[in-house]
Amino acid sequence: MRAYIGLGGNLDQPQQHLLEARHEIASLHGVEALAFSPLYRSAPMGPKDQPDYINAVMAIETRLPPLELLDGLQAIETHHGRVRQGERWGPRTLDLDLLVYGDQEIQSERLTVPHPGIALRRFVLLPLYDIEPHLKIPGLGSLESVLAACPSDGLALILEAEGG
Ligand code: A4P
Ligand code: MG
Repeated sequence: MRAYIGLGGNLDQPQQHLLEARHEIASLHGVEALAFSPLYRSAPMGPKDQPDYINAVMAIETRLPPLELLDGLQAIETHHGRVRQGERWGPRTLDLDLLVYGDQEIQSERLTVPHPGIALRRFVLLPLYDIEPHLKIPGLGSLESVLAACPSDGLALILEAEGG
């Protein structure tokens, strides 16, 4: 199954955490890395009294079912010192979101796919567009149309570096 993972972080040299996470995701059993977007920097969505975020998106091919993939992603978050408490949308070293999983729409206690915030987040849509401009987002339509409808709301996105 083709899947897309959103990576984000804003604490403790987030760029480093993202690049390490990229390799850790690629080394999960049943996961093959296909592409990694450039890194983007953006102002925080949610509470403003926190550092800017670094975001990127990764494309993988996987034979893991969605919940097992989520387990793997959450283990990597924990390994990066992510403390799962505190305010919603608060600062974090590493956040890994399962954005899209094939053509599936999933609504379960632990998992909503496509990720519910995707349509309103340029810091997700732009790196996704960089690596898969013709993507169809299940239930939402073409990535291109979702991106065109996404409010810019002053989010300054700066191309930070090539992810390679
Ligand atoms: N969960 C459900 N669906 C998913 C999914 N598709 N992918 C569940 C990953 N997890 C999913 O997540 C809470 C629970 O969501 C998980 O246990 C999982 O079972 P969490 O990561 O512990 O909580 P959270 O991330 O603090 O909350 P939330 O609402 O998911 O926050 P977001 O949406 O991740 O936003 N600003 C900028 N510029 N860039 C950012 O990346 N990120 C956030 C966090 C806030 N502001 C930001 C950014
Ligand atoms: Mg999250």
